[in-house]
Amino acid sequence: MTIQWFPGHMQETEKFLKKAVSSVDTIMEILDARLPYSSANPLLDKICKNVFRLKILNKQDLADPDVTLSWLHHYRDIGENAIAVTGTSPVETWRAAEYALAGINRSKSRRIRVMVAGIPNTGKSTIMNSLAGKKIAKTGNTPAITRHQQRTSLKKQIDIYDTPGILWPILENKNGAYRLAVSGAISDTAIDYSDIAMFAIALMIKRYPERLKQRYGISIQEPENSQSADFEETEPLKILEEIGTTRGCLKKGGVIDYQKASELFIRELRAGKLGRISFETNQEAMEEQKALLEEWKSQVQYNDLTSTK
Ligand SMILES: Nc1nc2c(ncn2[C@@H]2O[C@H](COP(=O)(O)OP(=O)(O)O)[C@@H](O)[C@H]2O)c(=O)[nH]1
Ligand SMILES: [Mg+2]
Repeated sequence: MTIQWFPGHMQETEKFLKKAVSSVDTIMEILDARLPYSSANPLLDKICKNVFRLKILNKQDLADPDVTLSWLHHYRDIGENAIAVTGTSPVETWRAAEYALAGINRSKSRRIRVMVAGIPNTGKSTIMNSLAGKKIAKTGNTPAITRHQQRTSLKKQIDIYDTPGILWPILENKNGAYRLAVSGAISDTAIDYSDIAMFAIALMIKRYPERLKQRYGISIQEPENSQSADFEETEPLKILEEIGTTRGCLKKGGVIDYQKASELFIRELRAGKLGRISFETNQEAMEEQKALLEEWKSQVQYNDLTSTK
């Protein structure tokens, strides 16, 4: 896959964030409800130890409600505070804000400081606007549109701050990087659409095959062994070709225009045209996290071994 990884001055961000976090009372961590694990940045786990933090699974209107519920149960089980919202709904975002405020001591006479933190495109600006009841922050499907930290005064003696600088997503987990790309959290100039479309189609075949049938009128071959590597390789490509054909994404001579078909499919998926879809379950995420930790551990051991030679 050709996603470019921007190192993003992690240490710089950590310094920045530490300072910002130390001056706020509570943190609203914005995640994408379709990929709560992959849209999280572990720096917040590290930095927010002494401050109340609420995980907000935003864009729940686009996510599979059953999967979102299972994520909320998961967070409850591991003792994390979490709520799901649609960022454009003031009723829902205020419910989340009240939850975040309930976690702190409000006897203070000074104004309460709330920080909205999260990787680009999770909906921080949308949520701030929704809480403020007016447009104070630019929103958009272009990641990283907010460049300077913004402070806004809300009712009830509350000031709300967005993330200073940019909290980059973590791309070490390959599946996570793909999901981020499908969701639009990675700048479209850095991604290869046909790669991303193939990943997304494979996900649809596995979890929501009937949606593909409904939207594009295509049939999915169920071979004797649909888990086979061969099937996983060839079936998404076949479906992409069918989408291209039915939607007229063709080049001269009737040849499929893969780029165009991929863009169309991703655009429709992002817009919710294929229904409410979650890109990862908590079981999957936990397995991937475990695998990643093992990999890091073995890298550290390898480095230790080689450096003592
Ligand atoms: N469907 C849906 N779209 C949302 C929601 N929240 C944000 N968005 C869209 O997601 C994109 C990124 O939102 P933005 O607030 O700019 O994200 P930021 O980069 O975290 O500030 C924009 O196109 C928003 O309109 C939501 O709850 N539901
Ligand atoms: Mg923003």
